[in-house]
Amino acid sequence: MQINTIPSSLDPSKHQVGIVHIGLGAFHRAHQAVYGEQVLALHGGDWMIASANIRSNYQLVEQLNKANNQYQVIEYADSQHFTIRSIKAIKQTLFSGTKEGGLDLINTLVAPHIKIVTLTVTEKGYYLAPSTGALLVDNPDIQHDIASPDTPKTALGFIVVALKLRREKGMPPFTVLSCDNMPHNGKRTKNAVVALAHAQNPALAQWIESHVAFPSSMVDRIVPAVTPEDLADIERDTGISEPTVVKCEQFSQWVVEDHFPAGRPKWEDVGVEMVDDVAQYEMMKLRMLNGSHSLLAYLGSLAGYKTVAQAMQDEAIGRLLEGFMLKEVAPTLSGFPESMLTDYYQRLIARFKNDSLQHQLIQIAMDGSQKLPQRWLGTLVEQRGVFHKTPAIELGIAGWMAFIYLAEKAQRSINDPLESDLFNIMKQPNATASELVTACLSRDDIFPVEIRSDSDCVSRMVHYFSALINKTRVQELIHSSY
Ligand code: CS2
Repeated sequence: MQINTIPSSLDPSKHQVGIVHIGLGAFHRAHQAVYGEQVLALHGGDWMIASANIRSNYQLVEQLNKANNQYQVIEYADSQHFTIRSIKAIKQTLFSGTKEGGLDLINTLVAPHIKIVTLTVTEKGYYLAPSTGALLVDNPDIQHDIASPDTPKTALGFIVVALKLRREKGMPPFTVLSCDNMPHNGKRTKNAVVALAHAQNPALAQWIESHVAFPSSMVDRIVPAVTPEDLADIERDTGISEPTVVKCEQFSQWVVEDHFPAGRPKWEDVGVEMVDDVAQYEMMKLRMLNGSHSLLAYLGSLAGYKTVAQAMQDEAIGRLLEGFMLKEVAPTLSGFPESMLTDYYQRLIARFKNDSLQHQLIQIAMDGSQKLPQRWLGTLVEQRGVFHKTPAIELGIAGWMAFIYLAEKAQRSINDPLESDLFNIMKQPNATASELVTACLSRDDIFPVEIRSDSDCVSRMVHYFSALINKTRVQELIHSSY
């Protein structure tokens, strides 16, 4: 075993906080905080991070507090080669699910030294209709934040109230940087924040619209949730016994639209790609990497696998991913030369095969309703326009529906904000496969109209769905297409 150790050289008492992060999960700690650590070590400055959870995972905040917010990240090249990195870039951790905690976060956001607010709240944390990006104004949490703007529940609500206070005090706003897997994530975040502000106070909305920067960013690093088994393995291999340890792959990428009127760390000196426009990178990553992940999640679990690396051992699944990435997705990514896409595909396959990660398919399967549009449906619609075939995506959609159908029958949660609506569809008595597929496709908050109006495409999905819920082997269905 080859272990490389990188200790932290930071003295947190020497640097002030400049960034507030919302969404203190494993991903943030293995991604933005690692870049933060490196840039502080190189250039110093007041760019420490205050990181908050707004509702879930109070325990992690407590554990980090106890450890002075220091923790370790284990980056696996493979099971025999890894790097242990100590991180001190997070100066403060907050839990905002209580009244005092909420006030603490607002005060932190309003402090004059805060220049940037970063977000990893997952797709559903933006309260947008996945297909259109429109704010879900009727959602009870959003309704709460409209009625009680000073004691918000959502990340959007915290941003709006902090911007309101900064405006009232005559302070410049911070820049808001989304680090979630959504297309045009800056624009979407801006739409969400402005729409919420508009429902509270149109003048504030207008001020935000013209004064606050919302650059987009593409983030990439595979960071599986740490399970109790992982903790035991990590302790055995490294001696680290802290529950705050994070594990991830060695690869990491961050492409950021360079628009930070309030200033920013010199991220470009630690490998962050600062560019004028991230749209192409974002689309390539969402459609190729995340699109493949979702195929693996639904079809891999239906084939009986538990982790990404296990599913990657299956030759049929490998063929499906090749067809999906090279035949279905690549032609829609016109901004990149073919050789670059082939190379990207090969590197993704190698990353997915990394068996030291134990990346659970069930973790990727969650929140499917929020993920499908940007991962598959955009590709599907664009490919229809040029009459290419998209069997992998059609099988994937049928797999997602079968996953919901079987979970409903087994009374197992699918962890999706639309779970009860989707379960209601699936439990209609005596419905045929065709009726169930049609009912799912008619959810226009998820599916664009082009899909449900293409009868050939719908009948192929009905065929796949019916076969999957009747336990036809996934491999057999792949065989008929690739
Ligand atoms: C995954 C992502 O859980 C998921 O939906 O597809 O978290 C994926 O691991 C990251 O986007 C990789 O950068």
